[in-house]
Amino acid sequence: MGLRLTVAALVLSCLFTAAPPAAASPDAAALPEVTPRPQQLTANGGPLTVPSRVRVLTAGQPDRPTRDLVVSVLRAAGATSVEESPLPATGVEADGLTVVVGVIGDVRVADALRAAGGQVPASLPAEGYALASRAAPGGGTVVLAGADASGTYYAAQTLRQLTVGTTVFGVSVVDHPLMPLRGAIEGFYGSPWTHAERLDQLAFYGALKMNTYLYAPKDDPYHRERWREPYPTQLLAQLGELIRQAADHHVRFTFALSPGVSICYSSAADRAALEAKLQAVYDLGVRSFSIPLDDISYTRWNCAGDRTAYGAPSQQSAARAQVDLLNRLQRGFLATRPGTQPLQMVPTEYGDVTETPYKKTIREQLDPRVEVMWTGTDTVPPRITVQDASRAASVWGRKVFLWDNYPVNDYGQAEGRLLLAPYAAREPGLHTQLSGLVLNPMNQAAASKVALFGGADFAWNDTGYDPQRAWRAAAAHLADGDPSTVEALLAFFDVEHLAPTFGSTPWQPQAPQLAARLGEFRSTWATGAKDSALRALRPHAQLLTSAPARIRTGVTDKGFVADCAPWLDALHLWGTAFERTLDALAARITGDETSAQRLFTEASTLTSRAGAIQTIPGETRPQGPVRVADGVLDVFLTEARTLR
Ligand code: LTM
Repeated sequence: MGLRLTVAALVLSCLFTAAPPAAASPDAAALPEVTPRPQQLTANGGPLTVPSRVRVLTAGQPDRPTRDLVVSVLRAAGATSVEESPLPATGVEADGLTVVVGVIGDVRVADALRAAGGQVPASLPAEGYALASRAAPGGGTVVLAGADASGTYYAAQTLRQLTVGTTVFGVSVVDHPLMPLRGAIEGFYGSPWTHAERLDQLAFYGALKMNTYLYAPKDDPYHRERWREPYPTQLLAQLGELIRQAADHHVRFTFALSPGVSICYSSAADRAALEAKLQAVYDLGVRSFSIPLDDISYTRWNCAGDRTAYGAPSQQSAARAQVDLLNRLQRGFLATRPGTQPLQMVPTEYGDVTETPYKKTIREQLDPRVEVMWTGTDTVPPRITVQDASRAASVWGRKVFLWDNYPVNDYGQAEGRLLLAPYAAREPGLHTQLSGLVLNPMNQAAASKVALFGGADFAWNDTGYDPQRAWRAAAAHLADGDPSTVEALLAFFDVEHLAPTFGSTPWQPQAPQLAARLGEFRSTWATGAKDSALRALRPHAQLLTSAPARIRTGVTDKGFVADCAPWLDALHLWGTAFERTLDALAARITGDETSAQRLFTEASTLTSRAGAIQTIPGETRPQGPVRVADGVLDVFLTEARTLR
């Protein structure tokens, strides 16, 4: 997958840079943006130019995805011959460009890192890496030194972002993730992602150093309603392909099975059916499993046997039954299968931190290895603080695994919406209380990348996170760095900025940039400087009209364009209506009220057409008319008719 930054993008990203990378040296501001933001990145001399012939020296056995990635970065930068050979004990050739790839524990790699001006940290956490790139006459050296295989892969992903055209920037990086689990949970209601969308997402996760994909689509019948039934052959084959794709991008494919709607916890037959279902994907390579028990009734049993085994239905007896099932899986199924990760679960009470008999039972009796998911202080919380997470950690007796319901749009308040605001309102420092973070995305897979970009950045380095920087980086990624497409995307994101909660108050406002411009217009108009108010606002109206066409041609991720199609159609109409309204006001200023009325009528016709555009049938839940800057632009266009 390409996160290829052009020189134009580099310049653009520098223009937009709000803050330099953490611990950056003074001249690091001229370096390309790296997402997720590294813990330490300093300049290390001038840039290297990739020559046509490059030597790659490997220590140990870097895995195929890492080697393939290094070679593809070098080839994209102009190398026509990439020769791979083992790293010698001493004496790396001085001429040309040499790339050393291995683990930092290998003394030859550590020596090469030091020699290239890099830092060899005393210890490097799991998935961490150090990278040094330094120019020398006629070439230079690049050293990718991982704490482990994933760390080496992430070093190569950073190299990809430091390579612009035929240039590799000279840097020293020491980096590691602050959260162990980072990624996405396909956990929404409505149309599950397609196979092609999932393949694309997994590659995207690897590029953003996300290591987790949780397969939990509510409306895959074999995941929930018909959880006992084996996957039909063709679907199992597709799961196998996804599992391989995940491994190829250092993503842990976590298979979730959601039996709570009908399971009889005390039934040996049901437990065997559950294990058989997990075994089928274990055989395909899955080593990470989850049992979500969300959105089920826990105050009635599904069979008489559970009353005998666990007592009268109650929240506490439900917790006992769930613990029984989960502990058996952790201590039996998982403990006896090599390579497995700790079990994950979603409790039935997932969206608060209130002490209850249910939580007490889980806290005291659930095997301490089991990861417990939590959605914050609500299903869709307006913010998540370190204190909230610390309370959750106390109430569940372990660090919690955040299931973040953003940018999911499967609930009533999100009807007709794309959620394209930055990932925000999550407090830096959360990594101290969380074992990980996964975002629950939209039915629209590619459009979800805007938020996922931020989520990946936050989970890796929450203390250095800047929502606006991540947002612009997402636009630059989608536009492959083309500045006018980035500008169009940011204008589009702004008119799809509203993020609802389950209540009536959104947690992110609609169209803040447009609202600010309209505010300025109103103030200037009120002073009597009407021409000047119109002149200042018109370019933004023109930008909104033209953004859809720019996005359609300039965005390289065609899935994004397809996901957004109805909203882009509507935006073009809203933008044109906006322009006609400004034309009408201009006519009114000159005293030509007849033209003004005609233009206002034209604007109304356009907004009626925009308002009739619906979400793509079957693609999203709930369906409805698409919304564009609602409450901001529509209000202004109505108000403008009364402006004198
Ligand atoms: O959030 C959880 C744990 N469960 C469900 C999700 O499947 C759903 O996507 C979100 C948003 O509607 N709400 C839930 O309760």
